[in-house]
Amino acid sequence: MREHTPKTIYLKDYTPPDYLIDTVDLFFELDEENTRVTAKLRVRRNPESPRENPELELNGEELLLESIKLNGRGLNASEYRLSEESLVLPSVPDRPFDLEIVTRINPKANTALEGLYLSKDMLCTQCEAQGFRKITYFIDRPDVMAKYTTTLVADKSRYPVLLSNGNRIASGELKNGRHWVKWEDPFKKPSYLFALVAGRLECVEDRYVTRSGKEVTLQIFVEKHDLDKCDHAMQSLKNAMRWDEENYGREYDLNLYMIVAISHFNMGAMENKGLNVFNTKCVLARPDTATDSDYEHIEGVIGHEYFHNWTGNRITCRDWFQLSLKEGLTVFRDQEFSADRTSRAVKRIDEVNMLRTKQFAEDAGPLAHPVRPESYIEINNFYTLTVYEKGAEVVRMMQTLLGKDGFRRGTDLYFQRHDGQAVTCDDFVKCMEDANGVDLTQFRRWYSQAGTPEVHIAADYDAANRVLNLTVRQSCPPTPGQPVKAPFHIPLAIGLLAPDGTELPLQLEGETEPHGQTTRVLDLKEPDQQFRFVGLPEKPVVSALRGFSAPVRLHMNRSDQELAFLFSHDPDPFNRWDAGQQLATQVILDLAGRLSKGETPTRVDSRLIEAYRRIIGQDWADLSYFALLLTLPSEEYISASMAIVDPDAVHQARQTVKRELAATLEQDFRRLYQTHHVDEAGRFDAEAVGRRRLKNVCLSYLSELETEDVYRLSVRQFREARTMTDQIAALSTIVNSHNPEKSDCLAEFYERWRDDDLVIDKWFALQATCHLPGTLDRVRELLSHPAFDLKVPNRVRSLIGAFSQSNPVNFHARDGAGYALLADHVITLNALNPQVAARMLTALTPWRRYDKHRQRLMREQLQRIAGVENVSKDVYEVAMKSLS
Ligand code: B3K
Ligand code: ZN
Repeated sequence: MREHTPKTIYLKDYTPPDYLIDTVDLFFELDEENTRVTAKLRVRRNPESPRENPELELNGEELLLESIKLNGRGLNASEYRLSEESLVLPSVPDRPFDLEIVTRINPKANTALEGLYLSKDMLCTQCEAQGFRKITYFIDRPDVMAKYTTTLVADKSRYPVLLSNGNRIASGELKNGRHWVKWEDPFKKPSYLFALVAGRLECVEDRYVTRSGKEVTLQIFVEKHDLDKCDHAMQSLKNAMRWDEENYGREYDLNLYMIVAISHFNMGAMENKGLNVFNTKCVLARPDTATDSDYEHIEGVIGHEYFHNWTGNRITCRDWFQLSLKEGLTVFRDQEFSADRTSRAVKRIDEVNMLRTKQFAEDAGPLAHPVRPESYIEINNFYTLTVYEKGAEVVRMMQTLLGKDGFRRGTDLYFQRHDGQAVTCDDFVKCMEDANGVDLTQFRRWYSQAGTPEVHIAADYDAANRVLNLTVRQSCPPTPGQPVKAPFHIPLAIGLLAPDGTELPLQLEGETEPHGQTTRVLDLKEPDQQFRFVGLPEKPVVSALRGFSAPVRLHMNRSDQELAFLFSHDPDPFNRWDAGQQLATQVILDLAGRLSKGETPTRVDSRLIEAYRRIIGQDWADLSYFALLLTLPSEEYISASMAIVDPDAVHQARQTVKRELAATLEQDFRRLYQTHHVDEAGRFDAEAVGRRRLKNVCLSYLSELETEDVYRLSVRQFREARTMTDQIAALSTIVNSHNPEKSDCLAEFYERWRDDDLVIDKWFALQATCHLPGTLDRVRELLSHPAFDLKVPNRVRSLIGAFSQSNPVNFHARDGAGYALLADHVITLNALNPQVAARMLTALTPWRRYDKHRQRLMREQLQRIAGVENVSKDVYEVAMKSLS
């Protein structure tokens, strides 16, 4: 148990800082176990602070204080107060003053990977959100922005490369084999954007000329053996730089842009000014080691961190409740960048898939919080899908409401008005309003109210008057602390289709002429609204929420026939795909319901098969999109619409449908497989990527047949593959079937890739997500595999994370063994890396969604975790809130 309950921080308590820090001069004497940090700070009273003669409180954790000087005079212990989390100077001068603080830290002991730590033999930092206070005593909050200079001193043979933010301004040699480098960042920044890296790194270099003709040096630092895996990241960076100039008028502002790839990293990447630190997973790619989706992911993350330079760094957050100001906006920007670079339809479908399965679940559970949260215990727990992905949807809705040009006027004003400031989500919305002369008062509720709104649409056609009457109702379920919700302002994009599939005019009653476009955006603002479309000679089919125009759950009573029609005809690519998903979901749920009742499965509804057949019979230019149309909804998505989730029934029903589709459409899948199974290794254009995606979807269907020749086909593809996409897809079908060569293939794969951590992560994940019985035992074995290491977050995610978050049927085994295994490791991780522990723990959060028996088992594990000695704030908050 915790000795005392950790403190909750509230948005409503925000006050400006009492002191500001204008300059920071850091001097690091780097050492693995004993690093000495000298910080010289120029401090002054904040004119905005209401208090008189306040104490100066500096944050600091896990620091050994060596000395402290004020205006050059050493302070004795009676002149300050030191605690576990702070250093307080009760009386400081009224006028600006200098503070010099010397501390010591032990990077090697830092397994939390926050602050200064060791990744293999490299020293590196992670400061967002509150890691800078583990480096030196500081006012560690984003509304304190300062100019930094950083000098790094280290042993030259162990740490030949010494990096920090900004420009390298001086360097030199010292005795005893040591050297130093001095960096200066000309831009003011919050402490969370500070970074340093020291180690034996090699670098790939390129250059970029900005639109205004400025030359920027681009460098990617990696370990020597990874030098041949940087081309894609470099190209992605240049693409992102160009894209931001073209789409937002934003240019890069320093002469140097550095990216460092680190193997021990808590998340994807970090946008430190001029010195991005990346998880190796988000940088390194070679056709034989990274899949097509890795390639896309890398380009997206490189873009994301680059875009932060304006949305996050030049304009930052006033406080951590405003996190979505930078994250929601930057995710939206990276989504649009990727949509422009790849297939827009496929990208949108991927985003919505993630949102509807993962974020909607977050919104529906005990950890639900608004895009701008109102309180937190540990801010690291709020880097959530709600803040990021739903936050991006909120920004996207503003673009939908204001149009592309209007949105751009809003961002132009934002950059002009707030450059160099630490601001709020509200300031961003205000720019949208001021630039467009609109009132977004009601729209702001998307920032303050949690929960996924439910939208019900009923369509009623009046043949005599040729009118379609749409009744639209919205509501939002209660979430923790918010029992009642006010109506949202929801942009509802809509189209109407004639029975032959053509688009119909969208003229509302009272309008003199039809709307100019085939999709129009309705403004939902009331709990209950009517829209009367006139001039419709036939009963139209409604295509609602086109492009997923708002993050809501849409309810419409639609027959299988109507869904099949939309699946074949909707010109809106998102809705077309979605109609197929809804149709398949209905069929699978129906079957699952019968299985739950103990009935034996009957034949699958032929309408789904016919709908698939029609899709297969058409000509497709975008093969990735075609592949998605042929992909069944995930078990997670299907489960979301059940009152009580039955993971076994859902799994069995989905497998049954998949098998039946495979059996009926076998010849089509074989033909498509053969046509598209061509060697295009090294090609990453839409066509080659689409071919691989389509062919591998077909292989996955065919492998459901469990026939000898498909076994051989998979093994051949596995052994002959020249891309990781093809190799891993084949291995996945092998692992999830009864292929007799399964263990040979797994062993071969391991032997071949044993020196490549990122590929071995895939090997772990593949086995952890196997849906066959016996997986839990295999996971147990893998936990004691010599290559498994709880101190490496990527490994933890690839085994424990994949098992608990992407293998519902095995994780939710009725005996509770999956839950116990997760809890055991969360407890161990709690002491090593609280952030990762808390993340892993969220697999137990939705316990109320299951039957009584599973509820009890999951709850017991949550209680066990909450009760451990020295439970971290991170784990405590997630466990307690999950139980509440
Ligand atoms: N801003 C970082 C996330 C930091 C997470 C700290 N726990 C990555 C990103 O969103 O770009
Ligand atoms: Zn970000």
